[in-house]
Amino acid sequence: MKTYITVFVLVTLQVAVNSAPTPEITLQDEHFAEDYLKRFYNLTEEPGVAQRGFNPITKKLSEMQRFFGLRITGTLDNETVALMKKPRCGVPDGHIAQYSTFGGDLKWKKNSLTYRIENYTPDMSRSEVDSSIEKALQVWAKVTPLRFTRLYSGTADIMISFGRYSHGDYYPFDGPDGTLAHAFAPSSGIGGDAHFDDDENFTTRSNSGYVLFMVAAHEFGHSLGLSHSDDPGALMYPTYSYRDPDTFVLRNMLAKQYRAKGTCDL
Ligand SMILES: [Ca+2]
Ligand SMILES: [Ca+2]
Ligand SMILES: [Zn+2]
Ligand SMILES: [Zn+2]
Repeated sequence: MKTYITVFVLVTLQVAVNSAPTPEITLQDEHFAEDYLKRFYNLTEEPGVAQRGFNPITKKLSEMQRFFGLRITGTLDNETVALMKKPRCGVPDGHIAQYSTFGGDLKWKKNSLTYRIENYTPDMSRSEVDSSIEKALQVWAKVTPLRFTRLYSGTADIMISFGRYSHGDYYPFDGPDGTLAHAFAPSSGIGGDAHFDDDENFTTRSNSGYVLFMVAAHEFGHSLGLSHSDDPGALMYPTYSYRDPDTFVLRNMLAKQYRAKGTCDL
């Protein structure tokens, strides 16, 4: 009898451990996830589709989980929610982005490009912003035939600005964290332009706040025609992670990126 009780207690403990602390997926999480999939995975509401018993959210969730190397369940679990909450670039992921305004494999038809810094963030001094932007462009100049010349007036190929919420395109920012910046693939007009969410705290090198140089170097990849990489070590990975700008080794990262893309030809 005594043995029986011990076994029973152990089993009970086991159950208690297994059903312990994973936080519940809330309705708020579900709304957040749906919005995320609309923004970054081209989730659309197709009338009639749901009636045939096919759930487009399941498909998009699987796509997102595959991209980030998560367990592909097609359902919203805590791991997936946590990844969705990481600060990231506003450009959609994957091939689906190629036909939208963002992303794609377009390229400039010239090697000499101009850029202009239209306004500044109050987070940093003007010269810190200037040098972060300059350094981020040089990252690309080093590994491509592209050269960048700064303009102080008129329209440049790459117009750089800081804005909050609605800022003149169809892609409003979202307040602190979430989307940090976005940029448009090469073309005339808004093509090539890079916008930074001024509700973020941008910094030169601190790990509190977002290093402008790193965010800008990523965005300029889009300005030059690169899409997101699913390699967590790549500069073109969609989520932000702090890297010391002084020890940031680009060559390896870009080499990886180019190998993944199968071309060095921007
Ligand atoms: Ca432009
Ligand atoms: Ca934001
Ligand atoms: Zn991006
Ligand atoms: Zn914008």
